[in-house]
Amino acid sequence: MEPGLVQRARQHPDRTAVLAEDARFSYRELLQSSAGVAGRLLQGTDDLGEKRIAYLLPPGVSHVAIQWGIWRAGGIAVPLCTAHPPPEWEYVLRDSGAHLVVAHDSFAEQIRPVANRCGLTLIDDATAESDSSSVRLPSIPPSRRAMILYTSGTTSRPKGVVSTHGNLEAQIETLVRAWGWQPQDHILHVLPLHHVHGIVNVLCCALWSGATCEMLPRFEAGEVWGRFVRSPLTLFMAVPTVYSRLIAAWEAAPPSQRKVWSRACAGMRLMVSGSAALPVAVLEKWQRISGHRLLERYGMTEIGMALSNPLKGERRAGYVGSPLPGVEVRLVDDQEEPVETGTPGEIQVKGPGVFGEYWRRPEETRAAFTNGWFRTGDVAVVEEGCYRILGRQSVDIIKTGGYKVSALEIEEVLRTHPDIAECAVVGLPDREWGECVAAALVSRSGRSPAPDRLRLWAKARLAVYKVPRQFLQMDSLPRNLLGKVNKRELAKLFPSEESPAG
Ligand code: MLC
Ligand code: AMP
Repeated sequence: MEPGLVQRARQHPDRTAVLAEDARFSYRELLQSSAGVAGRLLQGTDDLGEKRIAYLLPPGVSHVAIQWGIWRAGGIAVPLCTAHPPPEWEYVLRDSGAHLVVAHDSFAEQIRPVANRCGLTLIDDATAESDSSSVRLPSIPPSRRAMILYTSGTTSRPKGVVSTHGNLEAQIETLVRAWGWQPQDHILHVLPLHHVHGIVNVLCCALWSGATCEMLPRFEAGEVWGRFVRSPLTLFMAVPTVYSRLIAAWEAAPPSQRKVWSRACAGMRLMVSGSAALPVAVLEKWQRISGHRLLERYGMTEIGMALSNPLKGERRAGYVGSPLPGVEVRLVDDQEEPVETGTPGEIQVKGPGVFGEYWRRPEETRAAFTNGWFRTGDVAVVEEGCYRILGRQSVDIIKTGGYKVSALEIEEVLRTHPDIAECAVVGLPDREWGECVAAALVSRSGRSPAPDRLRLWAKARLAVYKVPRQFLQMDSLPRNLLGKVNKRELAKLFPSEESPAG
């Protein structure tokens, strides 16, 4: 048995699967190249048996061939983020218990010392020519673990979310059905490839459907507008910050340019927003510019997508729609009892797309479920049959630019700075980023580090989106009688510094 994506790729070998800076691959070429990768990874054994294979490659045909090669050899794919500093890579390699690392040439020098410290072999050209015709590949049942994605939560360090092939296929199938994916579709991919939005919603749905996925090395607003004009795109999916950036670029362009850009959107059949709340102002402005009413949907790494506005029918601004096919959703109160319609409650989700476990964290896994329902920690209300997201239960989870970050993780790192005695991290509302990371600091014996130097120091240790944008020096942190920092009150003490966007 082959992974579903591979089985489906055989149905349309000549169609273009991936189009990127490094090359264009038909489905036939993707099948050949990924079989070659699988052969190299197997190295004489007949099944990787769920060994974790970490990979660090820019978006492109090699990236996809390696992802598929890992799956076809029976391994678990562990994508690393190309923009992360070495300590973030090291955490993932150690936590996942990686067996080896595959890295693109352009990252080999940066990651080699990390791989050495972890005692791991580094392969830097796994897609190099190899004869794939004689490779015997193992049978991969749907219950086989396929991927570990790292996600921040209410614990300080990110947890590995394990999805099986069956989970991923369920996540893909529901979206393909709900959003009417067709082989004729052509999507532009601008999102990172270490999260479910970029991996499942964009890349895997395209490849499942026999469609074309055109990949950009990174998001850049002018380049994206250029592709809207030049490429025969039918679909686009992104986080709200990306739409805000596209709006800002459009507004800064001369009228003749704006006209060309707006006209180019007419060829598309669907534009989707998700991963963070879409401000109504952004939805409305985008509709005026592009003629498209964004389809907003709601999801999470642990479950794939759960709620979506309809492909056909009313897309209500400020709402995330209703449950996708095959996904069960309920809202519950503090006693885990379903709430009445119109009453806010925690979103809980059940279905074949829901993950099975946090990697090597049985306690956290147990705590994440109640009677088979996954607790999302998000709060919503149903109004006239549509879900509206109200916020999160935990103040320690921040969503910035579509990335989920943990305040506790950032605090832990900041506390290792020699001049910081105490700190508390909060998310502040921000028009461009949704929320923006901010830190209140109590310095050690009056030595307060300069914000610029502190950011530089933090960037060497944390992903750039976790690095605080604002700092507030304090003599002491505001604490309640139990000694806990009151973060909702603390957030109000920061001066308002909203970025002008959207
Ligand atoms: C970057 N910067 C930030 C930031 N990210 N500032 C505040 N908040 C953030 N989150 C700063 C950098 O420090 C830098 O400033 C400047 O912005 C440019 O950085 P960059 O890295 O070049 O930014 P850019 O590439 O433009 O990134 C913007 C983005 C990116 C929106 C394209 O954030 C992105 O790709 N987000 C998508 C994340 C995603 O896919 N999430 C889905 C998770 S899955 P300086 O001053 O330091 O130079 C999920 C489930 C679901 O959520 O439902 O989908
Ligand atoms: P992640 O853990 O990175 O997968 O992020 C999942 C979280 O993103 C969810 O728990 C929500 O808090 C948030 N999210 C995703 N889509 C939306 C949306 N459309 N509106 C509001 N929040 C969203």
